[in-house]
Amino acid sequence: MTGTTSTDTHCPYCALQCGMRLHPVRPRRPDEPAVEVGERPDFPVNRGALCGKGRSAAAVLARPARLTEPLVRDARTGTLRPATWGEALDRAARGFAETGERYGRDAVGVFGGGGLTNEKAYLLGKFARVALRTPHIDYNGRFCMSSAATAQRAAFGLDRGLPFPLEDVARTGCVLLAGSNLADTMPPALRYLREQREAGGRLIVVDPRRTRTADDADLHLRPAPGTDLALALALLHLVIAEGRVDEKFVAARTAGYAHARAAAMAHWPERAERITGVPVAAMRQAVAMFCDATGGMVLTARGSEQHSKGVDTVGAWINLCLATGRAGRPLSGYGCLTGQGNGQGGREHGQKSDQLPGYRSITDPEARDHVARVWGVDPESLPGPGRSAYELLDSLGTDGGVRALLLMGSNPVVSAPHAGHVTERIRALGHLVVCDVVLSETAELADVVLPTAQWAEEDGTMTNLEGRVILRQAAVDPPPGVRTDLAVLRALAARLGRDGGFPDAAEEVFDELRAASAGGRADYSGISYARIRAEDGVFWPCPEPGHPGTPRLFLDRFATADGRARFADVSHRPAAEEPDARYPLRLTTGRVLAQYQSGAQTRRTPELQRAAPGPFVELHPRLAARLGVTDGELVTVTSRRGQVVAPAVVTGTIRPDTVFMPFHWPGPGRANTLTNPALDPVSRMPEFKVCAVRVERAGEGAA
Ligand SMILES: Nc1nc2c(c(=O)[nH]1)N[C@H]1C(S)=C(S)[C@@H](COP(=O)(O)OP(=O)(O)OC[C@H]3O[C@@H](n4cnc5c(=O)[nH]c(N)nc54)[C@H](O)[C@@H]3O)O[C@H]1N2
Ligand SMILES: Nc1nc2c(c(=O)[nH]1)N[C@H]1C(S)=C(S)[C@@H](COP(=O)(O)OP(=O)(O)OC[C@H]3O[C@@H](n4cnc5c(=O)[nH]c(N)nc54)[C@H](O)[C@@H]3O)O[C@H]1N2
Ligand code: SF4
Ligand SMILES: [Mo]
Repeated sequence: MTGTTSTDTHCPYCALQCGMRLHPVRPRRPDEPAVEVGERPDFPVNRGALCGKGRSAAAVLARPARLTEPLVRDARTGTLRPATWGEALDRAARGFAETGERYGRDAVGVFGGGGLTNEKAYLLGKFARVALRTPHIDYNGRFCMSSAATAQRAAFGLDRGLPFPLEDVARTGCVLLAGSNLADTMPPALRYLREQREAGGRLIVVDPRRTRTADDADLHLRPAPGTDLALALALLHLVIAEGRVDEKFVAARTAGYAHARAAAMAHWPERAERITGVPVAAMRQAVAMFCDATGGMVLTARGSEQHSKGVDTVGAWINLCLATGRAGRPLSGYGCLTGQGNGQGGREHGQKSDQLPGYRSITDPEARDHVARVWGVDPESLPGPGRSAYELLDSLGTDGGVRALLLMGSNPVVSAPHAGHVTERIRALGHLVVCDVVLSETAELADVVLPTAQWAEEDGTMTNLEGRVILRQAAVDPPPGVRTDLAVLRALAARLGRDGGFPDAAEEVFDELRAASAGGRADYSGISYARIRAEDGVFWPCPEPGHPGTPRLFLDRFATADGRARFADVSHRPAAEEPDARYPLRLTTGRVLAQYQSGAQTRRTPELQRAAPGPFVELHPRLAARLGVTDGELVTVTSRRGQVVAPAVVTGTIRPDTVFMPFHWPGPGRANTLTNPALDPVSRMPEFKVCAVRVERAGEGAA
């Protein structure tokens, strides 16, 4: 495979899935990668631009970052030692089989990731339902965009991150960006916002922090974390009170307005000001900007969504779009900026506990019949819905819970909420098998670690935040000793008595996925590798080979049974944990530019690690002065779930009643030691974005 020609492919990291060109190079040392990342200016989404993570992505292909041999836990020493593939796979499969025999099939579980290709996500779901026959498979996407997905499905009958290509953002009149720090999380996408403003458009940013994204805004609203719902309701109140409802659109294209109207009218802007801290005058300004423009979009990301009321909050933002007629027409609408490389496709093809491929519901008899036919199994043999991600992790090693787990594409020891507890649960497992490209903090706890191929070493499709299905192409051989995730699933399935049905060639898996998705909401049946290569990606739904794909959804009708969008019936409620005398501050968490997620890959990339070497706590100067804390000094942050220590960054960009920590690091500065696993009742999204904490100078408040 390692060749002499350059290969067009896409970045291993976020949902933008920037196009890049990999050039072969002769490594000077054995630990250097055999490819170099270059620009691919002809790919539309990023037009050649890459952030530092994309530019440095080749570092994780080679050692020392890389895992290159299977590891098994030695019964005598209790430590991980190298093993042959035969020994590792036998042991992995035996653990699943024995757990199933002893405790029942429901005691075996699978945890996947939104960074996996469509082919991997699809085969992982099939592996759980057909080879393990367990209902318990879920994935880290639950922690990501699941609230937006649920709200979009309720409102529009379908959820695709953005119902339009990013290029449309550059041409809309007003963008209201809620809880996204695009400048750090998807830097090349910033150009669309800049172009939009250069064309006379307006940008409103809703974020408790003055981020680099907010620096670009015409208006920055700074609600306290956990209060977006009150803000969105008050904005709708003002839209109604000021007579700016698009009555014609509401009558022709929507249902449920009466309830939404009544709820919004009960949410007075003055009350919202007390809850959020956003002045009524600023709310009026926002409404004027949004309604005066020729068209508008509300785009949300994790800041607005990762709450125990994330679904209702997104519902309230969608209500604002529907009432103003900013939906279902060109250059307007609601969109969710999905996060992980395949945050979109990863949730469509069956690694979510309640879903079958093609966005089918696992409880729908017709869907079960269809998928069972493609899989060549009896529909009766397919399990029902299983536990959601946090509930699955919370059940590990308990009576009635999951005792043997296959984990592929996530590092929950760092990234799960209430991570101290989750780590204890992972340690309580009878059997843990981790497939990863590096020895993550979670892999360190495994009984069997299987080193797998990644990104530049294999083919596979991803679905970016626009719903564009793109193709990653292999540019280099995996290191010797490494196998693909697909080959691992095939080998494990064979050992569990399923010899057929688990192809390990990506294109073959994709062809099966197309058949499984046919007729479903996320219909990929008309998409092929050849078409993706020829067309810069294809937008789903694409139900036939001759179908052009669907860059823009809902222009004629919404995907509900009657074609009308549904207003959500929502009222404000407080966060699961509000500040009190013992824990007087709000903690919110998020990302920095140079690290990605649990940091498993980026902490192993020297230039990124230099740029962002460790955790920190942002505090406002007034709060710092009150606590007697100076910039750079160590502080402890304590919540009901634990305590962390990290240096203070004293900055005027944050509210005085709020502190912020990025979550990319394990150890004493692990933000998720503190976070609250309170779940949204519908999406089961944990409340990563707000909990109550106390901050002290380190030493003063040690537990
Ligand atoms: N550099 C980098 N880029 C990434 C990632 C990464 O780890 N690192 N991860 C990728 C993934 S998987 C995802 S999901 C995306 C996430 O992308 P974003 O959602 O943009 O990232 P976050 O930093 O989690 O949160 C965004 C903002 O929400 C704000 N916020 C906190 N609480 C609230 C609130 O209650 N209301 C509002 N309105 N805002 C609030 C925070 O201050 C923060 O600036 O990024 C993707 N891109
Ligand atoms: N406090 C707080 N916590 C959060 C969030 C937050 O905002 N605040 N955000 C949440 C969100 S939005 C997300 S998406 C999660 C993400 O958090 P995680 O689920 O931990 O995601 P990653 O760190 O990307 O973990 C991916 C793992 O898979 C490995 N990997 C990469 N590619 C492959 C592959 O092709 N095959 C295999 N087998 N392995 C691979 C990587 O090396 C890494 O170990 O974190 C959540 N946690
Ligand atoms: S913005 Fe996202 S996809 Fe693009 S280079 Fe950076 S991490 Fe990769
Ligand atoms: Mo995410």
